[in-house]
Formats: sequence, C-alpha cells, structure tokens
Amino acid sequence: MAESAVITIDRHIMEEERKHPEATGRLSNILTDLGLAAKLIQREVAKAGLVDILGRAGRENVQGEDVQKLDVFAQEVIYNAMDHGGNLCCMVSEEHEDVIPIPEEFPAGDYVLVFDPLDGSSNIDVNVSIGTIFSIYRKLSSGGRGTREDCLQPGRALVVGGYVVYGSSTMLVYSSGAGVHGFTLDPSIGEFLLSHPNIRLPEPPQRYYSVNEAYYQRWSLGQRRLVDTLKGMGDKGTKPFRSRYIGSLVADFHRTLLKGGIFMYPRDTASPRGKLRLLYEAVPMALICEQAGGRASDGEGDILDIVPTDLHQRTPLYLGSREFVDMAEEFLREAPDLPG
Ligand code: AHM
Ligand code: MG
Repeated sequence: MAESAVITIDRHIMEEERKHPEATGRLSNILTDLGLAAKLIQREVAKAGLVDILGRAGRENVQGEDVQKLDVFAQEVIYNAMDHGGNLCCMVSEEHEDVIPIPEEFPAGDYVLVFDPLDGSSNIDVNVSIGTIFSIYRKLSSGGRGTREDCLQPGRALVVGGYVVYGSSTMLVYSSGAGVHGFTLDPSIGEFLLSHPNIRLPEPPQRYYSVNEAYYQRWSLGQRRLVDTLKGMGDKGTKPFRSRYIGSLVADFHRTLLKGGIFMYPRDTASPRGKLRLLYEAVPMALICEQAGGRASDGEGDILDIVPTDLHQRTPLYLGSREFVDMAEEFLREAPDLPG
C-alpha cells in the first residue's frame, strides 16, 4: 500500500463523523480511547509467554510490584482509559457483578460502555488467539450517571459494536451501523491501519462449521441432526462441511466473518440457556454479523431483537452466513427439546 493511502483508525473515525454534521465527537473519543486500551492490552498479551521469566499472577515483577492476571489487567486498563473523558455515564463488564458508575470527580456523558475485557481466557496460557469485545449504547435516562435500564437495551438500540482479536496480528473490527470496518495494528508505528474496509461475509460462503462437539450428547435432537447434516451424515445427503473450533469466540467469529460458515454455541443440558453472555458477547457480534450481510440468532429468532432482563443473561448463539443460520433454525424448530 502506498504511504499516502494509509488510513489510521482515528482518521477513519473522523471521516465517518463528518458524514453526520450533528455528531458531537463523543463517540469518536470513545473509539479512540478504546483503541488505546487495546494497544495496552495487546502489549501485555504479547508478553504472556514470558510469564515465568518476568513474573505475573500473584508474583512480583522485576520492579518488586505485584503483577496481575491478564483478564484483571485488561479490565483495569479499559476502565482507566474510559472513566475520565466525559463521554460515558457508566460501564458494565463481564468481569463485574453490577453497573460501574463513572466516579463523581469526572464529568458524566451520554453513552454506556458494555465490555468483555478478555474473552477466551482458557486460551491465554497456550498462545491461542483471545479478544476484547465492546458495545456502546446511548443513555436513556436523563441526568445522573446511568442506571441498569440504560444498560439493558435491546441490540437494535446498539450504536457501536466491535471487538479486538489478539492473534498472529492484532485487529480491531467495529460497526456503527454503516458497514463493518477492520483495522490491523502496525506494531512498528503503534497505529491501527484500515486493512479490511467494508467487510462482507463471502457469497457464496465457505462451508465451515464451528461448535464444541464434545457436548453432542447434551444437545437437543434438532442440534444433533443439524451437526450430523453438516458432517454429511444427515438424511439430506449434503457433502461434509469443514470443521474449525478454537474455543475463543472472537477468533471463531472473526474467521466466520472473513470466510463464511456458521459458529454455534447451542444450549445443552449443562447450560440450558446457553453459555455465552447476551450483552457482552452475543449482541456486538450480532450487529457486526448483520452489518456484514449475515445473520445472528439464538436458534429461534434474531439476537438483536432480544430485550435483556439481566446484565449477565446467557443465550444460545448461532452466527454466520445467512443460509446456514436459517438452516440451523429450521432443524431446531423440528426437535428443540433437550434430552430428559
Ligand atoms: P469466557 O468468557 O469464560 O472466556 O468464556 C467464553 C468462551 C468463548 O470465547 C468461547 O466461544 C467459549 O467460551 C468456549 O467454551 P467451551 O470451552 O465450552 O467450548
Ligand atoms: Mg467472555
């Protein structure tokens, strides 16, 4: 790419904002602050393999300071990057029981930040991709520092959804309802550069399915028949799909977005409502998936239509190419019950 064609994330956000003359710049500030938090987290994630040398998690580092686990570190980095800008009224995090208000010493803004600081924690220690997931909503209540109701809005009210994947390179992908844009961190200059403008799920999609198949026995008959069919074993005699499962939602979804296919985390007898969290994990991915031409369902209907009642509510999740998510819903409708 020619030097002159390089578009940094800040420039991209600024240019998007110019299309909306009524914009206050608050949203851009939030995204810029999140970009900084992502770089700080990336720096630590990249050192994860050096833990034994440098020390972490309950041990002291070389300066004699206590060092933290990476997910706790990520939570604090995001909180500290976002608390003082005057853009947010409150935050909620997968790592925190309740709403986190902006401290009184700082001005409160009109937006709510919902985030999962470091998703895929079982993959941290084994050098496999992990990620940060975020959502931004407009505050509903007037005045004050944000309430639970401000955080419990349906996905259709989402203003921005995005994620950062810490993989072989670090990428930030977001949508503000006008397409999906992906930026890759250039470590030599410390900037996220536009590398994937206007991402669309490929048409026709590649035939990948992604699910933790070890739970097969716990699934409904509909879910089992669906996966049998994807493996080419069903009545309908389809050719087998290819299977990929990393166990980090961000990485599994990122592949699905770029290649097509279907990611599934069904409900099962151990997690009758599903494992993944509606607010922190499902909704932002659902916005991106829809904006890229795909579908996101809980197995019965669109994820973005669900009105949450609990901050940490779980949901089954089906994400990816429209035709495969439609097909999943069809199988589930026919035999939805979990084994007794
Ligand atoms: P976490 O929030 O504890 O990290 O769990 C979420 C992760 C997702 O990234 C991933 O899709 C899923 O859990 C994997 O779960 P399983 O090990 O049951 O397949
Ligand atoms: Mg998580």
